[in-house]
Amino acid sequence: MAKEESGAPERTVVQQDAGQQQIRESAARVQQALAALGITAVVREMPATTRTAKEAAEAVGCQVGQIAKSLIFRGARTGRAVLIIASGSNRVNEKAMAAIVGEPIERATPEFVREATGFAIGGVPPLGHKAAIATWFDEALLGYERIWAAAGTPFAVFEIAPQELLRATGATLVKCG
Ligand code: 5CA
Repeated sequence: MAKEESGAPERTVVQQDAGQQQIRESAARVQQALAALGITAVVREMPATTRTAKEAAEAVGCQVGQIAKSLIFRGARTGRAVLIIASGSNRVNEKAMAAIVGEPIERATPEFVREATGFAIGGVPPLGHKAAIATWFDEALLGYERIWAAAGTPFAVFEIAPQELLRATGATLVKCG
């Protein structure tokens, strides 16, 4: 069997999933996290960008509300990361969330997001992070049969039932919109 010797840089390494689809290392990490949780969802790399909820909805062909945005905030008092998985059609009210989270929260910087999750903005997944993150889940997502979430890169998504994602993340339900 031929053996590939050439050393592609780490960032461009691709791996193969069960569906024979070539996906990048960041997306593969999400695929592995899903599998480890016993979830059969398959990470898909799209031909078009899925960096924003609107773009993801266009790429997938679903309503913006069916996109699960994984938004990272920073606790103003503790400095801890806070993840809010919100419907693409809702805007998170940071002031209202303060009472629920237990401290004021502020939008995280891109550096903080990468540090806390191991992923860059535009591809932050709802699970598979470097370390556990306190997580809230927008109840509006439960109004759909299927939702799509980012899977590690601005081109990768996975489809899942909202109840299954809620259970997998161990998140607390919250009303965002
Ligand atoms: N891939 C899609 C969903 S499939 C996605 O990641 N959408 S998102 O909405 O969750 O990610 C984009 C979000 O990143 C924005 O809504 C915004 O909250 C955040 N963001 C974008 N730019 C910045 C920035 N410069 N600093 C902090 N947060 C940012």
